[in-house]
Amino acid sequence: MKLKKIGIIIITMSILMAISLFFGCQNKENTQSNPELLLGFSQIGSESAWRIGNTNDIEEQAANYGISLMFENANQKQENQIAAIRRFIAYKVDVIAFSPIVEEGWDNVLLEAKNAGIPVILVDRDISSKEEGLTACLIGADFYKEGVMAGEYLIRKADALGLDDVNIVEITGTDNSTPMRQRQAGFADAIAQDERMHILESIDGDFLKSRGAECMKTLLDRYGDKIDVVYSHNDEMTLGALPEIEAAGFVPGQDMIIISIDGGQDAIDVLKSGKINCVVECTPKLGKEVMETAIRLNNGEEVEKLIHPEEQIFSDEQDLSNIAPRGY
Ligand code: GYE
Repeated sequence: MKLKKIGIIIITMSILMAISLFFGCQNKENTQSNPELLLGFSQIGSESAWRIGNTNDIEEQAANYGISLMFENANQKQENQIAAIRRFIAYKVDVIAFSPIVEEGWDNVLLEAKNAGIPVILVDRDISSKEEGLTACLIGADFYKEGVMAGEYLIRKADALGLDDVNIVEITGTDNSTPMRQRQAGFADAIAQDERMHILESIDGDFLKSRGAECMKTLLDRYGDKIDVVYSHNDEMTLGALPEIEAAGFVPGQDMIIISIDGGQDAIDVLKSGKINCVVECTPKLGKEVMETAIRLNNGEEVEKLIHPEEQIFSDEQDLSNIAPRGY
């Protein structure tokens, strides 16, 4: 009798364990565990909703893939990123990933990583170097295409409004960074053949909200009602510029065409309210690709040299009522 009872208890417990194991695995997006992979990640800082969304995604995906993450925030300083990479090398991480704040100045530290046999993934932004083979690959957006999409939108908008002369001010991202260079070049190339378009001035807003406000104030003082278009390289600077435009007595979205890049929730909400006309998407969700690439590199496999995520454009040309929550 007693033995029978114990038997039933054991069987019941086994069934319960099997069920919980089954559902435990089901809940995880990824069942792969890579406890032996240590990834060092050097982030630029926390300058924008984009950057914070990117950090969250990297952390979530590392946990999802069972990868141990050594995460360092450089607070917008290249020297902090270089020091972080040196610490990763000293710690003998398996793979290094980082988002270079600017393109130049990485050769020495990346040669050190190469000599230590640690593969390096560039995330989000590129580097510029004469040295070959310092990095394994780049996972990040096609910023040139984003600039082109912004310029092409402006041409369509000018057509729709029947504008003859279009005076543009451009608030650019961090000087010498990849998104700054390519968003500027893509936009300039897209409008180059359109004689209505004139860029009055490009001014460095460093991707920061506070700088966006300061730049807009300066531009309004210099050009006032001559300004037809504000092209801003990220949402933060746009959101900083809007109150300045209003304080100067203009209605953003009507008196001035406002074009932004990133597509964070705050900017999309303002787009819906009509004060921004167009937002080109730049997704911060690069974590999945980063983790899968880190695993491949750690296994000594070949990886794709360049991975661009798919991106879209949101503008007053579309029905904006059904945009899914942006998540950053
Ligand atoms: O657009 C901006 C950020 O490198 C794509 O950096 C990124 C840019 C993004 O801080 O908001």
